[in-house]
Amino acid sequence: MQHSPSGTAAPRPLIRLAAALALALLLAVAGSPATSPPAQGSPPVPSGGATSENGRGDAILNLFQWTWDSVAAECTSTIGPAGFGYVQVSPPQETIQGTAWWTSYQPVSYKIEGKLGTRAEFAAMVETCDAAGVEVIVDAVINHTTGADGGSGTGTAGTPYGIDDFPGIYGAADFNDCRTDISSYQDRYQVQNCRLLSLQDLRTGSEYVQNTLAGYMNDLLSLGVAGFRIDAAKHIPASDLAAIKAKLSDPNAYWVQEVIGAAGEPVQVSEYTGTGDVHEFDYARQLKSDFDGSIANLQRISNGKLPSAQAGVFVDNHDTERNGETMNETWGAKYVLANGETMNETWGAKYVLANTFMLAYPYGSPSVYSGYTFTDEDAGAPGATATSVPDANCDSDAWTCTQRWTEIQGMVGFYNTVAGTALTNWWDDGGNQIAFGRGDKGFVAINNTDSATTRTYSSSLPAGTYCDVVAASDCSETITVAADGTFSATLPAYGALALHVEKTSGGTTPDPDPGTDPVAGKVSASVHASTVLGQEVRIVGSVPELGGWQPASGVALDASGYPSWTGGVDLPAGTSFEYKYVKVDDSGAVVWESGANRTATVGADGTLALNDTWR
Ligand code: AAO
Repeated sequence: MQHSPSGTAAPRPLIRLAAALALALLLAVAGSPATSPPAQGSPPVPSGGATSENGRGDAILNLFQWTWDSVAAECTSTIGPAGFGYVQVSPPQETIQGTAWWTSYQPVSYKIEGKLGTRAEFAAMVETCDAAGVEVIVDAVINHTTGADGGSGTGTAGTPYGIDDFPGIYGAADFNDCRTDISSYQDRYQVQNCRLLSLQDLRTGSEYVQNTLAGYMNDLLSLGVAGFRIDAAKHIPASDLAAIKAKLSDPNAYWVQEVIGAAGEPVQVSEYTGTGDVHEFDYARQLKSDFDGSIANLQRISNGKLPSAQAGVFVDNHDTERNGETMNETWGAKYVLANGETMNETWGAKYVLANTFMLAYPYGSPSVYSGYTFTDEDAGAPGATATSVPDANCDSDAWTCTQRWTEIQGMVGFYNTVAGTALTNWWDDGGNQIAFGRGDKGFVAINNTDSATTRTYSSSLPAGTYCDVVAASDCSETITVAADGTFSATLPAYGALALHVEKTSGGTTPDPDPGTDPVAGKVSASVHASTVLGQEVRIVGSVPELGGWQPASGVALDASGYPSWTGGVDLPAGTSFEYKYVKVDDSGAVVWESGANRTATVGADGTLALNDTWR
């Protein structure tokens, strides 16, 4: 595993085919676009999607237990240059004292004074990160205050607290009537009214509590934060969260809710999509099971999960890396413990591959996790005392510093470059080798086996010599793509390669659309559609290759035969799917076709020709 930062500025995402846009401009035809909403199967666009204002995409870096000073320095040196749009930081409000990391999750007051730094340091961090093009997301603990099992004490800013007793903030009436711990997740009342792990459960249905919580969040917004990760959202009724969000000075602040998906429980993730994004734990679980089984299954990873536009996805987070639920950096050690085998470096390599996949595949808003190593699951960050945490130190092995890994930085650049493109050219061997493209902007191949593999891959990339951005940060490893999009490459055991049009040998960017675009896949689409100035037509549908109903990820069609818009995509033989055409303009505004979703089935030979007229 390499730890050398590339220090290369991230490209801005290229959302549309330049040539198609030029043609659309030239061939602008007046007409009144249809405005009817999508039929069933086309999910609503969330109000608070992770669209970074800095225009560089929405990849999130989750820096667990980093001090504000160290986050600020990392924004400037690494996070901004790598191209992350957001950094998520640990809870900033006053907490109980103690060396364990989880003291962060026991609020005493909403003063921004804690183990990770002062209010002034927090404000300076937001400013510094902003200057580096990185927006800050705060982990907001708003379901509860301190643990009743901890009794009383003094917080990190000197505020006294006790049971039902938070001077000047909360008294007994501000907590829910149930004063026992949750004993059954099968009981909605308990989950949302009783105490999670003895933590005193706020009466979030009350106007006063809502105003207090919104006041805290508005204070953070006034310091420039971009949004929130809502801790323990499952334990707050969705309607209460909506009421709190409506009180924010920026009701469109980014908002992702921690709702641990669990089949059979009465409180389900789908209840929370009305206010913003929701963490998709099943994604992390499937990554683990498929990297331990067969990654060919990952072609359909979005099946049965939240709509892409509302799914927050991750390989691991601070809880899962500790409870062993999903894959994590220490999984190797846990695997050893569980199986009695010797430690094997390849489990670490699988973690890198899983992150590579997450940043390459068009589903959800990805969050890369970066914490510290531990043997005691309660242990705070290295050197933590009851009231302070030392700055993170990436020169020490104690901090994982994932954001400095060559592979992660290379893939964040890939992620930004391929934004808005659809899945293309999927290939797998039925087992543990996969490869796929993102339109004509990028291509990735992953080898989850214990031996090197050499093959010729088919991509939709323009001809050129590309840097393999996971192999090296300095373009010392290159791959040459032929005019027909093919290239030959050798992947190391548990290795990957990733190519994209913004990182080529010599720094030249291949022309992604030289002349007429060839039909990219065996499923061809042609639609007769009139557009207005600045619009392009995309095909969007129920399968990942067609963007999973997300217009931003649909397949952009070529206007060279205007008013026929044409394009193509590869889909597995026999796939039945639904689809529609959309018109998307420069600002991202979407006009859907009217009527019911269209349906089609790919032939046994993998071919299908769609010939439609916009309606
Ligand atoms: C500490 C001490 C406690 C003490 C307490 C109060 O450890 O002994 O009683 O203080 O003094 C963190 C730590 C806690 C810590 C707490 C406060 O993890 O150890 O307690 O700070 O300092 C549920 C919630 C979920 C929550 C998770 C831990 O739904 O929101 O429990 N996560 C967040 C944070 C977390 C934090 C808190 C909330 C509290 O990310 O770091 O706690 O602010 C099932 C349920 C889930 C449930 C889990 C765990 O999940 O569905 O809702 O999460 O169980 O109880 C399979 C199953 C799935 C199951 C899952 C478990 O996948 O299918 O159903 O496994 O991983």
